[in-house]
Amino acid sequence: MGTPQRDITIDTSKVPKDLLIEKHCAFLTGYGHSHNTYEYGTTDYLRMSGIYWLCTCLDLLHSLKLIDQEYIIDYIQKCYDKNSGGYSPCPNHDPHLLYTLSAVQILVQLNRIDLIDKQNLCSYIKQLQQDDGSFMGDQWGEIDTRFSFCAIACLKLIDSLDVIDIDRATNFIMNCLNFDGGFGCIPGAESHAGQIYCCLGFLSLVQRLDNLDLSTRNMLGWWLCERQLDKSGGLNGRPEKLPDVCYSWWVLASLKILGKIQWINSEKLSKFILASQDDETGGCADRPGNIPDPFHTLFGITGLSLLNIYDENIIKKVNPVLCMPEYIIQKMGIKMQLL
Ligand code: GRG
Repeated sequence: MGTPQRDITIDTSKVPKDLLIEKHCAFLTGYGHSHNTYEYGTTDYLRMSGIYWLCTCLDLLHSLKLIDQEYIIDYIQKCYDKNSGGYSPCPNHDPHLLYTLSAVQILVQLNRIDLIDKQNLCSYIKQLQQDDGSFMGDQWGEIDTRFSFCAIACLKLIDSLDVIDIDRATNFIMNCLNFDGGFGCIPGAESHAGQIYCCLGFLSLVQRLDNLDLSTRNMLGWWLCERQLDKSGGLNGRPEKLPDVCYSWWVLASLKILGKIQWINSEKLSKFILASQDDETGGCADRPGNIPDPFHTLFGITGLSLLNIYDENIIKKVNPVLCMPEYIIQKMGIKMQLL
């Protein structure tokens, strides 16, 4: 290992060792019910993604029936901006690609794709593509490989990839490849596991993973598996950072796309994820002993799903590219490339 590790010590006598499914379902279904709290008010700007994290996690835990689906569909409709064709995180906010993808993912999961105005959504995404192939997240101009992924994932889910310039979009992604085999958010930006997931996911969805030669695939595989920390077994998102449960998704999904998920010590990682559960409230935190939230709960569960240590009757299989239950992707016949 080329860089020093920062890690945590887990007191194994105090942390959960079993999967607390019922507690997680209660945590997720109870989340966000009090609308007058400080936490609710300050999370407006990401609410659509929050609902996606909840729905996906509950579906993977065989408990989607526990939520009020009509309420969620009505909420999504209130966040639709028919002038642009995109969706906002909550009513009266601006539409953005991040929340447009979350809205589309939820509607697909709830089997209400019929509610999407495909033509309007396609023109929203198309006008965000720039001359260099990149995508702005919204009309205010930020560029990031996350937005390239969101654009392609939305279009793939509505079977409309051909409305954008895929060659130029792919060139932009390849321009974000770094000397260490990783990808950043724009050309020249530091490699980060979250951005690597977005870029590999993009290449997988457009079936262009062959753009990565053998030595790049190996170097990237090494970079990703070096994210596992010796002592805690958890994964970080870049060198010299602390472990965080969410990288159980960003790193493992990337390795799965590369066909190298076995390069991670699954026993150590699963113990780290289980130790990050809150045995009083349910839910997972970023690391053991911290406060749980739906984001880390989803990515803890999806990490365990990719590690394949629980039976499908306990955790359903997750699709490593779209982060949705695999049975839905199969049912829709969506194809992607995995190495
Ligand atoms: C459908 C799953 C899915 C995603 C949609 C939004 C998106 C596409 C991907 C996000 C990828 C990403 C950048 C993830 C990282 C999130 C994160 C924990 C960022 C924290 O960054 P720092 O720098 O944390 O604060 P570190 O861990 O580096 O200290």
